[in-house]
Amino acid sequence: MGKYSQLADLVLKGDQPQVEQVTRQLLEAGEDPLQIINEGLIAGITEVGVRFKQGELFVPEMMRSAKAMKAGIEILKPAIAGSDIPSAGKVVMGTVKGDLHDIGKNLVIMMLESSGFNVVDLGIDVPVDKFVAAVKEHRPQIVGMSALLTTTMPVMKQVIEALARENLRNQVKVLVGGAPVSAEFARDIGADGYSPDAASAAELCKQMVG
Ligand code: B1M
Repeated sequence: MGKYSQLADLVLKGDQPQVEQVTRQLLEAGEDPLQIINEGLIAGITEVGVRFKQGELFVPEMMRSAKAMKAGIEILKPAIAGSDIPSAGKVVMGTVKGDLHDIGKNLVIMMLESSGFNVVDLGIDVPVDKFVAAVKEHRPQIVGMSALLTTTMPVMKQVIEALARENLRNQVKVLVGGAPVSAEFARDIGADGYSPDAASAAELCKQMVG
């Protein structure tokens, strides 16, 4: 079995101790941390999603896999986080109301921080008002929203509308992402940008403030 597919398989099994061990081994062997994330950890959790949809896995297994994956990411974080980069700007970020998925959001935050952004993490299940209050308080250049459920995607539009009502919309760029989100959806709800993955989200944020 390939080095990355072994890690993916361990995420699928939800074997946290082994995920940690193999992640450490790959890192120590000089593998690229982003590649470990994309080809190992994300490949594993994606397969979890496929099997969940097919009814072969259930929520407890999905949770165990998510926990194992997060443990792997924690190990890689120091290898990715940039140091001493002058601040590129401020981003307020959260997973929208009704949605508890945060692995993708946390990866985006990690990439932003390693690109020099100062990120205010509002966490998961973030109500519309909380995004608005955070923009007033922190005055970020960018607001980022993540959604993993088709049922929570509409909250992104509600946040954009609320920002407009409060006359804050022209002061911030809005970036959206998450597995069910598309560039077309982003355009339809009036967002300024969409990114399919964490690395391109950081790139887009740099363009947005640059
Ligand atoms: Co959930 N879940 N889940 N789940 N879960 C999905 C999303 C699902 C697609 C699985 C499936 O059916 N195949 C499905 C949604 C179906 C739909 O809406 N159409 C689903 C479901 C149904 C549910 C529950 C309803 C299950 C239940 O209870 N019956 C429930 C809902 C809970 C809730 O939120 N209210 C639920 C719960 C959970 C767990 C808690 C068990 C766990 C989450 C743990 C956690 O996050 N702490 C979980 C997981 C792990 C998944 C899957 C398997 C994996 C998600 C993930 O972390 N992917 C997922 C299947 C899938 O997506 N393939 C699934 C890895 C992550 C790196 O990718 O989040 O897409 P992603 O982020 C990417 C990009 O999208 C992008 O960059 C990231 C890195 O490259 N990105 C952004 C993300 N946010 C961005 C923001 C940006 C820019 C880019 O700018 C701001």
